[in-house]
Amino acid sequence: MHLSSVCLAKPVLYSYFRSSCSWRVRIAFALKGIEYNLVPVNLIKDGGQQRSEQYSKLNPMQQVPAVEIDGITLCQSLAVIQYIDETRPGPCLLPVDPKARAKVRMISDLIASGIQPIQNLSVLQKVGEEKVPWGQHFINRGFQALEPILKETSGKYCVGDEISMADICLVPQVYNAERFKVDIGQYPTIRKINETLLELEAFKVSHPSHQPDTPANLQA
Ligand SMILES: N[C@@H](CCC(=O)N[C@@H](CS)C(=O)NCC(=O)O)C(=O)O
Repeated sequence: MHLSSVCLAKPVLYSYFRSSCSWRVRIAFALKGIEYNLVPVNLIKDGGQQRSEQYSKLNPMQQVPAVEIDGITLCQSLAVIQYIDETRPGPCLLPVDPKARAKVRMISDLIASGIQPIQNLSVLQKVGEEKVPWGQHFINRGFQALEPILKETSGKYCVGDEISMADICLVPQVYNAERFKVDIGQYPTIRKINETLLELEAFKVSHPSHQPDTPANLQA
């Protein structure tokens, strides 16, 4: 295949409707106006399709998302988002100003490294019966750190008034928090930014309740 046809091909996103990391990439595609083909990977069915031999070749961590784009395969949602940002026109997902850019990365890492992995499916499966209090504990711990940071950095969105990768990380994490029955009212800044972002089309079309693999009873 010639390079030009590789670049023109639609990206393929391996995604699970309820996966917060898949949702991050769906938001980034939507914000940039990029069309893609979605291949559902059911994290529960068949003992977890992410663990199949075939899928493990795409993402050896046996997690979603994985993305085929421009002739390469990428996993790790933040790497995917930054690749999209660096290669596609549309709103900049990382600000140009180094200080604002560092703040975006700080918030993104706080969520993507400091909260989400501790309440990920494979961790919860090891935790067993205590999974709900476990998840609540670590999400609350993370949000207690995030709330004062966002008070300082936010305008309309996480960092000032421009949408960024930090916002892309925030909304799916709040969705997870709600699934764990965390009281978001304790975090007024997080709640307000989340509500503002959920009004935007890119966050609506990528929402877990609107995906091709969303079960009928969870569709909005
Ligand atoms: N750091 C990775 C984390 C990916 C991740 O944790 N994915 C979850 C869903 S949000 C998953 O596939 N879990 C499957 C499992 O734990 O078996 C990323 O940002 O892409």
